[in-house]
Amino acid sequence: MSAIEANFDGLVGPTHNYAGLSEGNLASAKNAGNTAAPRAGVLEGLAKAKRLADAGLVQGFLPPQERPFIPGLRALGFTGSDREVWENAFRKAPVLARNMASASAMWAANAATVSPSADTADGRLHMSAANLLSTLHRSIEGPQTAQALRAIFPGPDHFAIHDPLPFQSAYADEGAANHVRLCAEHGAPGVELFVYGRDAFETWDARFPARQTRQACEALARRHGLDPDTVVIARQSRAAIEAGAFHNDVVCVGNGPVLFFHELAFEDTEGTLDAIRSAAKGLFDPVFVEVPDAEVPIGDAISSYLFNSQLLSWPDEDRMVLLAPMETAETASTKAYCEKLVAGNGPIGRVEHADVRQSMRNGGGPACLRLRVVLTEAERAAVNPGVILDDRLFAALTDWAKTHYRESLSPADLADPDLVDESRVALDALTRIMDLGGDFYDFQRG
Ligand code: SUG
Repeated sequence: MSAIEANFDGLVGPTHNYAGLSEGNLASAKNAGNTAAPRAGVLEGLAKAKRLADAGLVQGFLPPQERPFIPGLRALGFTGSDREVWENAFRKAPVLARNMASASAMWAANAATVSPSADTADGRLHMSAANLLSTLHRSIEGPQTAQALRAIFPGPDHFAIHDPLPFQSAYADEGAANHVRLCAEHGAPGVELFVYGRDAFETWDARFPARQTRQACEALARRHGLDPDTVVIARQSRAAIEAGAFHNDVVCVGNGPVLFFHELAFEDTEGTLDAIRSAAKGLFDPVFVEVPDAEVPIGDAISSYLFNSQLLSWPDEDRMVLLAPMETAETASTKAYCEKLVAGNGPIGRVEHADVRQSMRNGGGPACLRLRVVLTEAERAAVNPGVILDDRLFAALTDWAKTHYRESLSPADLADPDLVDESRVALDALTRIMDLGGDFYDFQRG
C-alpha cells in the first residue's frame, strides 16, 4: 500500500525556559538558569516545519501542554485560586513548581512510539503515548499526550491510541526517540528497531540515568501487534549514555532502508546490524552508514547533534536530505564529515541546516521536535485537518505567537502568576486555531 511519512512537530509552549531539569542531558545542565526566548523558540519551530511543508511533505503540529500545570500542584496539596496555587508552590517548593512549568512537550519525538498499519496485526496504526517517567517534569506529559493524539488521530477505524505503559520504573519509556523504523518504502512492511538503555532487572550504576528499559520495548512491540520476526531490540551503549546521549536519537537516525549512526551508538554493533539484516530478509536490503569516532568524536556528535537530524525522502530527489542543526555546520568535525558524506555516492545527497537554537539549548534538535507518522491515504484523510500546516495555519500561528508569547523568560520570571493567565489565554486561542475543541485543556473544562 502506498503511504507517506508525515511529521508532527511539538509547538514550543509559552513557558519555554532553561531550568536544568534533565540529568544526563548536557545542554540542559549547561544552560540552566539562562534566559530563554519563548517567542523566538516557537517561531524557529514554525520556520523549520514550513520548510518541509513548502517542499511538499505533510507537516502537522502537536499542541503545547497546559503549563504551569496547576492540577499537578493541587494533587500535591497546594490550594487556593489558580494564581495562589502557583504563588504558594513557587514560594514553598520552587523546584517542584519549575518542574510543573516546563514546555518539554515540544520534543514530540518523546510523545509516543508509532507503528504504521503496514506493520501491525490488525492493520491499524498504533501509537503508545510515552510515560516519560525518568524525569519529574516530563512524567506529567503522558495523559495529555494520549488525549492530544486521540483528538488528532480519531479512532477506532484507523488508529489505536494506547495509554502510557504502567507507571513503574521497569517500564520506563521515552517514545520514538528510542525507536527507528526501516523499510523499502514508507507503505511497505518494515523492521522496527527498539533501543533500550537498561534492563529493568539489573543494577544500573552508570554516570547518567538510562531512560528506556528493555521491558518497555518488549511491551510496546507486543501491544502494537508487531511480528516478532521483524522486531529488533538492541541495547544502547553505556559509553553513549555516559557521554550524554540520553536517547538513542542523539546518536542514530534512520529512514527507508538507511540507518545512519555513530560507531558508539550500540553496545553490540555487529550483533545489532546482523539482527537488522535477518529481520529485513525478503523485505529490503538495509544500508548502514556508520560514522567512526575517529572522524566525529562522540563529544562532537552530542554537542552538535549531528544524528538528531531529520533524515528525509525529499520530493523529486533521488538521494535523501539530512536536515541537521545549524550547530553541525559550526563544529569542525561534523562539518567536514557532512561535506564528505554528500560528496560520496551514498544514500544521503544533501545536508540542510535548521536554526532551532532555543530548543537545542535544552538538548532538543530538529529530530526531537518531530513525531513521524506514516499514513496511508485513508489514514491521512482521517487526521484532524486543523493541525496540518498550510499557508493559513502558518499565518495564524505566527500571528498567535507574536500576540501571546513573551520575548524573554528567565528563571525568576517563572514566579510571576500572570504567566498562568497568559499561557491559558494563548492555549485557549490555539484550540480554536487548530480546531481542537473548547474543552481540550483541563482549565477549559474547569
Ligand atoms: O527530555 N530536555 C529534553 C530534551 C528532549 C530531547 N528529545 C530527544 N532527544 N528526542 C529532555 O531531556 C530540558 C528541560 C529543562 O532543563 O528546562 C529537557 O527536558
